[in-house]
Amino acid sequence: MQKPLLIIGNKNYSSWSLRAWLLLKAFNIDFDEQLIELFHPSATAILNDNAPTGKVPVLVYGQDNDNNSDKVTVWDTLAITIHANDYLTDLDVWTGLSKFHTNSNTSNRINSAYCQSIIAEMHSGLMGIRSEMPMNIRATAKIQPSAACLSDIARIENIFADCLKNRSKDSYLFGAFTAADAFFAPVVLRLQTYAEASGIPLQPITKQYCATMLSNLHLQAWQEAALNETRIIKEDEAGELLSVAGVLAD
Ligand SMILES: N[C@@H](CCC(=O)N[C@@H](CS)C(=O)NCC(=O)O)C(=O)O
Repeated sequence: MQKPLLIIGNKNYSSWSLRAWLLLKAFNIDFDEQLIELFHPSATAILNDNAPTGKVPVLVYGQDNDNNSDKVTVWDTLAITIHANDYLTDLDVWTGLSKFHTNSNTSNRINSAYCQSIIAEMHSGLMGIRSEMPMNIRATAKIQPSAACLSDIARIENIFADCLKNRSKDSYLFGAFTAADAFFAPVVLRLQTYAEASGIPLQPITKQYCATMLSNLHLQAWQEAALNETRIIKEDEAGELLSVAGVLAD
């Protein structure tokens, strides 16, 4: 099989790209990546050729010839996650365990259902945190969170606490790394950017989970790349900037 290509946006800002990228990395799926500049004319050709919605991430592999196309195109992070689970790894992305063990065990089935449900919740909702706290890895910024945003944070803290109860201190949400950790990784980075700066108190278990995620080597590699980016995308900047890491373009 040809190596898949994951087309992603600017690492400082593109939270959906991070989810798909981290999932593929965490499950040892070999892929190439191509970074496009979000909202920039330089991205038009590659998006026209590969992204039916004009958005990233998109995963593509195979050939697209005039007579015979076996090109696979998967757009939308949730679809990429399902496709990766179905075709690109021997592990079950919802539990992090071998697919063979997952079906045969009731507690794995419960975890799988929980993992899929919180991923769906993140994908289709939690708009308060998504709109008021856009991912901006380089920045520390102060916002005035609305009631909706605070309610989303409370809901997310409940999810973390429920998943992590009775687990070891440095555990991922379901023990082994799963798709849920990939889907909530941008939340961890958003809390890093805005929570302390905005006086938003977090539960100890939330801080503990954030520390676990921030010590993940793949997530660290993504953050390092983000800190080396210089482009500012005004649409994705929020709040009063308290500090910025790296050197930015004008
Ligand atoms: N539901 C999509 C959302 C994708 C999305 O909104 N991607 C953003 C970057 S994080 C994008 O491509 N924005 C460019 C645009 O809207 O033109 C998914 O899950 O992948």
